[in-house]
Amino acid sequence: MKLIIAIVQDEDAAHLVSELMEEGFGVTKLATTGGFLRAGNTTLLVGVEDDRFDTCMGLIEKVCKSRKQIATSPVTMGGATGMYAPYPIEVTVGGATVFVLTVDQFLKL
Ligand code: 2BA
Repeated sequence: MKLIIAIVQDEDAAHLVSELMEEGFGVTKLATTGGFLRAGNTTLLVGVEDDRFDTCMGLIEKVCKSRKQIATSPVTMGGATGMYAPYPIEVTVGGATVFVLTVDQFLKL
């Protein structure tokens, strides 16, 4: 069994949860915040049997889109001032950031 930890964009989360539930996967949805953009995203925990792993990953890949976002990054103005001036940068977020862990035990007590 594997535990899939998928960090997805909020815009994709509801659709992905629906698709996973329709396919009979158990899902836990967490409201999370990305460290770089400091914006909300969604982390899904999905425990899957090995023979259904590819189906689950396929759904994540199908639903989660990459999008461009503008972030504000600090840049030093140099010299002895030590001052920072924010400037906008474009980053591509997603589709999904996925961690896959092998599950040692799965218990419902
Ligand atoms: P954030 O940390 O808010 O990052 C959003 C997007 O900003 C990233 O998209 C990436 O395109 C960009 N980015 C992140 N750190 C950067 C940096 N130091 N310099 C320049 N650009 C940077 P994704 O890579 O698709 O990541 C989406 C979200 O997935 C992240 O949101 C974070 O919540 C999570 N994530 C990504 N990599 C992770 C990791 N290694 N460990 C834990 N969480 C991760």
